[in-house]
Amino acid sequence: MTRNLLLASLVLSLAFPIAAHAQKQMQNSAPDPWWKHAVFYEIYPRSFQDTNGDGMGDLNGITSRLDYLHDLGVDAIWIAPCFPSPLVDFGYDVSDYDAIDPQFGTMADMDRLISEAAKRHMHVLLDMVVNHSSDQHPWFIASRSSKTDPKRDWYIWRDGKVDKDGKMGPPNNWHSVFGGSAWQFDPTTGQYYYHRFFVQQPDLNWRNPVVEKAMYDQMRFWLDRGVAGFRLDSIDTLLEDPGLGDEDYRRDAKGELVRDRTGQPMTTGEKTSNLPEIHDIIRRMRAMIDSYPGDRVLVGETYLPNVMELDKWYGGAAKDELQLPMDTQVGVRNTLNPNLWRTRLEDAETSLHGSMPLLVYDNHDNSRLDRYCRESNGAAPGADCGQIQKMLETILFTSRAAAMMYYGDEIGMSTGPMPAEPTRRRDAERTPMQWTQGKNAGFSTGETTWLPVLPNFTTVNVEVESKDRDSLLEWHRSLIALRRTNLLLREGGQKTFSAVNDNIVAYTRSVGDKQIVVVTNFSGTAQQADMGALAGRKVHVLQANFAPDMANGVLKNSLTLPAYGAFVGEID
Ligand SMILES: [Ca+2]
Ligand SMILES: [Ca+2]
Repeated sequence: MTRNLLLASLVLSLAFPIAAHAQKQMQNSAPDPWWKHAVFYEIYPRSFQDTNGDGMGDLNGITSRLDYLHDLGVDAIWIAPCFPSPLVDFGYDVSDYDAIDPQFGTMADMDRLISEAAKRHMHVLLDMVVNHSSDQHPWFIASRSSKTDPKRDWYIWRDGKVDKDGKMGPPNNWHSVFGGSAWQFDPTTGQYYYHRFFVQQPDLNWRNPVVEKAMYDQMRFWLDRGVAGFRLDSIDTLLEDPGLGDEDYRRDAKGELVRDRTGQPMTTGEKTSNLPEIHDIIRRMRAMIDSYPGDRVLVGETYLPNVMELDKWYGGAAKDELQLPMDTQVGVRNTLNPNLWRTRLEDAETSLHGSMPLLVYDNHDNSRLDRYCRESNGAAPGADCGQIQKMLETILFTSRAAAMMYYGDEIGMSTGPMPAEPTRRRDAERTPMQWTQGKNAGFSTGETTWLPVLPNFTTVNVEVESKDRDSLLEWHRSLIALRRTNLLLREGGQKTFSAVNDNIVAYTRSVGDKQIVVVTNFSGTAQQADMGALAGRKVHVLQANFAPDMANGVLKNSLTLPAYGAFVGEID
């Protein structure tokens, strides 16, 4: 056994320990894989914790905060890309898949992070950017060098199309997500290459089996080092229609063309995203992952239009594709509309062949949770944003679902100012983590930080909120602890509970005749929730952001919830 293999097996045994109670359970039936009930925590590494004073977060910073994350109840961290990158798309343009970018640290730092996480029974997921590489990756440099280079077919090269006036243009009308044509002319060989995202992010050709194998080799490199799995970036865009036909143009509700910031009409993506053949690749990727011990997991960045499409990413009834494609219907593409929350939660429960939903509200590409406090997203004028967040997080952590949170959600970090530069707009949700009331909010000892710390750090920070029992941070800690320790929240089936009030979203979690009832008020005024058959039952209040009106611990016919009230009770 080489030193590396020895190290890898040591890390693995640390990363996937089997607790005594789990062993006992295994004698009867196989225990659930760890990810099924996990709380995932996304870390944007530039913004989490700086340890060398350069104003940018680093891997050692993450390691130094593992105790905090463990105490919060986090099971796994997903680290946004920390691989070498020219940073055209802040790390989502990878120029070397099996190395660490020096700004984040070294490979030894990553190994230490993985093993320190394992000591705390926590898992590390990396972000695999599989659809495209950087144009600085040696693969692309070789590919663009000549039409006969062995790596030419690793990317998508096509001749241009000459129009009736004899003018050369792109092969078709496909549009880049970041604006303009998705085709870039390359003078070296006189052909165009396809890039769904920035010009500097050429799409890999996943119809070439050699590319698929090369990417799996990169993933194996990290699996061998002990990572628990991957969050797969832009996974629904792996394949394009080989016929290269034009796409339809997107139109708004009035039938007008939807244009990008350069004025060019945008296309629908029907030939460049979510093609059915992708699922053959995903099944092979799952088989590769499953060849490793310790329940490695594939999490997907899956922005899909409905639950039927989402179900396909699990592999439907066969469940042989991604274990956890993200559900972006419930919490990302939604407003404070109780009817949509009710039906989408129900969809996730009833239309996924029993697979585990992965609920997620925000991430490094979407505004933070304070967006739900805007009137334009359905909040009442002057609504208490803290109460709204407590109410929504109650649903995240008490639903039958794996939960994905974004760094800073637990303290209520807000969305920052929107930068004028269109390609930097997502900086608004990437501001430095607010740890303390001190310099740079405890994020960095440097003179400047890569993005300014938000001014509200003096009150919104871990230090202050840890001392306040009513804080959002303590709300998270107790909810996540409940979720870990309460059998009904862990194992119970979920069923919508009719409270005979459209403003109320309520459900039960039950095993046999034992049940928990969760009741939330999506409105800015007090609401009555009809307790139906639960009226007269004794209830043990597990968590509530108000003082529930009950008679000696017995539920009345109706429960009054204040604006954005949230109630979790176990029926005795
Ligand atoms: Ca640093
Ligand atoms: Ca692609």
